[in-house]
Amino acid sequence: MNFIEELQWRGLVKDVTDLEGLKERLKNPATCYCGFDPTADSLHVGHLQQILLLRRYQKAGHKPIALCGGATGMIGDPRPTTERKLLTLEEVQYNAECIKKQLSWFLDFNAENAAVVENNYNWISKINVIEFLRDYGKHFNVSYMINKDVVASRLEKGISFTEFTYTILQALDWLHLYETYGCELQIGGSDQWGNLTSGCELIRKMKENSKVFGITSPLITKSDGSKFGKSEGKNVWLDPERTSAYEFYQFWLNTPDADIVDYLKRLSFKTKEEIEALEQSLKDAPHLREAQKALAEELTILVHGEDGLETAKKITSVLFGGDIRTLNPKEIKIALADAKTETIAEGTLLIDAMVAGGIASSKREARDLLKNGVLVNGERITDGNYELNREMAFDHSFVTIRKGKKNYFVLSFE
Ligand code: 629
Repeated sequence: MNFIEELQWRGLVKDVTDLEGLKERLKNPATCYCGFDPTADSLHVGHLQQILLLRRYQKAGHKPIALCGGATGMIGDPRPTTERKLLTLEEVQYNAECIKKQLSWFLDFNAENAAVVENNYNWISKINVIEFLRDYGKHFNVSYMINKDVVASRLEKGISFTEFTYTILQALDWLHLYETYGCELQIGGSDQWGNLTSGCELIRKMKENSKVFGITSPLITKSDGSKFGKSEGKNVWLDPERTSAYEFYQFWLNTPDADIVDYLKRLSFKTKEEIEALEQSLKDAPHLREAQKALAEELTILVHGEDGLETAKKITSVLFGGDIRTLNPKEIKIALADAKTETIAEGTLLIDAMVAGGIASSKREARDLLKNGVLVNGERITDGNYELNREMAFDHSFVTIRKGKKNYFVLSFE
């Protein structure tokens, strides 16, 4: 299997402007790029496939460029649905700094084929309107532009000239990277096909004897038809402050059996043989969830580091009956983010707190439960008159109660 054949096996190839030509070209080191618009201050798991593709190209000896769209982020790549809300320059610049840092986690800047992170604001902001219309606009045919998928789907509802011109900016980026780094390849999700072909055309017209390639990969889909990348309606971000290592780990661990082999192929760096072994384990012993664990571990290490994985596993084991005292207060907050929470006054008796916190529906039920005891901050307590106060609380602010093996409640002081 050559590199592109491996990508095909992984399900990472949708359309290529010239498949055979690209296979031939990649026999020797090439420079490739992928762009990311700073629409938020963090990337999310929906971006991982392309980020990891850049990493794959680098591991295969090619030079990757991660492009942060400080200029294109001011304009907005048209979506099939509606016009985007414009962000301010300050917002875009702040977001750009944040995502540049994240992109750099995944690439090697010391290798011979060192990675590059660029921001297209540095060149697009220098083009003036006459130059834009005369030197570049002349190469774009409007009837060709309005036939591109996304634009075509927006024509009826309306699309601003702003978003309509977006594809020209992305084409200019490639031209710039072609001139600066000899970048001959652009990669992206299948929604980027129109933009990739715009760039190919522009370079073909402006650069004699040039040949560049565009390649897209299918967007990740879920077997149940819902949108990939969300957990309980919330985006799964790469920023540890937005999505903890634990939540991130759990997101992958919860992958349905029907999807896990597809995700492993697309997102892990395991070999074909390793993935096939995990596929076998999924068939023979699905309850062990070895395939899910393998992907969750690999991606958590990549995004959150070894420490992040360790924390994620520690929290997971606590929620499956382990001792909460092995966690620090910050980890406890993460672990119990979804637990039922109630505020109580200093000195509340355990039995009253149990009723107030919904742990028992009445004092009688509370007394019954206390015969076996409940775990207060991990310690078994059977005395209903046990007093809850800030002194014994985690961070002097909250107490955890565990009923049974896995039911956690949080009581915090007013
Ligand atoms: C300037 C900007 C360029 C090249 C690309 C771009 C960004 C591009 C875009 N990409 C998406 C994004 O920013 O909108 N116009 O969120 C996103 N991408 C990763 C994949 C994608 C795509 O970052 O290509 O398909 C998601 O999987 O939607 O010179």
